[in-house]
Amino acid sequence: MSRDSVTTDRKGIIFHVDMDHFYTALEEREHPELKGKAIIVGADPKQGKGRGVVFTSNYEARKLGVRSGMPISRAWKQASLAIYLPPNFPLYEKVSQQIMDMLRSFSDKFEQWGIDEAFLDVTTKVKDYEEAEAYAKKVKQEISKTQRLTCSIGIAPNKLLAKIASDFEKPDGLTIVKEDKAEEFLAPMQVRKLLWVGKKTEAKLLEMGIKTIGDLAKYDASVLNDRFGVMGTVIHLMARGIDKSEVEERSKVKSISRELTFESDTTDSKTVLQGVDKLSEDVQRDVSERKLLFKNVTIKIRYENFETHTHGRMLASHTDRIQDLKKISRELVIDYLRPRRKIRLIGVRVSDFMSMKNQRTLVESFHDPIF
Ligand code: TTP
Ligand code: MG
Repeated sequence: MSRDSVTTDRKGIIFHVDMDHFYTALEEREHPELKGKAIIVGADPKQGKGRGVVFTSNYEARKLGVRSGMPISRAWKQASLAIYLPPNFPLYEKVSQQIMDMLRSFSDKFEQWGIDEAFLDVTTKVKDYEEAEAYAKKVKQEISKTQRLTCSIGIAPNKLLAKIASDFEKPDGLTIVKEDKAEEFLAPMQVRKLLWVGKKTEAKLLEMGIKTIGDLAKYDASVLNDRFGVMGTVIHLMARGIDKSEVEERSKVKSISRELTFESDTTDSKTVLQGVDKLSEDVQRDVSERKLLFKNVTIKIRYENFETHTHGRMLASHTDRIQDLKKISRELVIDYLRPRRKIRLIGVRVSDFMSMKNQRTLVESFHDPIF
């Protein structure tokens, strides 16, 4: 048997690597005298009157209840004696780049996910989970040696489980979730832990009595699909630990758009709305060929005097449905139709993508009544 057939016969092994309290860890490294103290990086607290938020806090500050995203004024109320530092983005970005380059060299396929986290497909680098554990320790040692920083690593058969696993035992964690333990591992967790379940979706799920991932896994998939479209099916699969998305360098595509300049400027709403429908169809075709889902829709409208407006809307969940795009684009454009203002150009743009490569075939086979 060739080496290739050995490696393709078995399931993949994915790492998710996430740096521990990244910004504050770097501040501790650069200012060793701060080590052991509660440190907060974020907006200027201005003695409790500051606006803006906490970017991150070290574990000492977290013990005082200070968390990322919290208003800095609230952090001050809870921890006025902590050390408050402004962000040093050039440093964070430089170190992030160095770490990402190093992690890339450890992987078959690599995907940076945020400033301090990444997925590594290490399927051909290791034979089994035992070797994967040793390999992850090597990654940790390398980061510690070259950067004097710690990270947490999740090891699992897919990205979703690896990401949740890396968060399980922070800081300096190493958590392995094998396929047969996935549902059990996920069941007690809040639905928010799942990728793509944001605040809005969480609130809707709560209304339906779904609190934990276990509740979601048991829920009727067809009801979820009716309520959330394709995302309903995806999150139901995820709740069961299923995720077929591949580790791949992030798509450079940030948005997809089409524009139309009318042959002659028009006030006719029917002509404009037909144009919007056509643009929506063209955009949607491009999106679905690239196997993407979008979450943001923005329209552009230019009147005959070249006055130009753009207006966008963030949706509750990702979609690629043509009926969604048409409906939202029309609603956004209608606000700009005036009986006496001639329109010269319209445009439709979608952005905030999520990739559906492989996930798409999974969802389709799931819907197919034969299966
Ligand atoms: P995270 O990895 O979410 O947080 P963290 O590294 O600080 O802590 P943890 O040990 O739990 O991983 O985010 C990475 C960096 O991104 C973080 O150091 C600061 C920044 N960030 C913000 O600026 N705002 C935010 O709301 C969050 C969550 C992070
Ligand atoms: Mg982190």
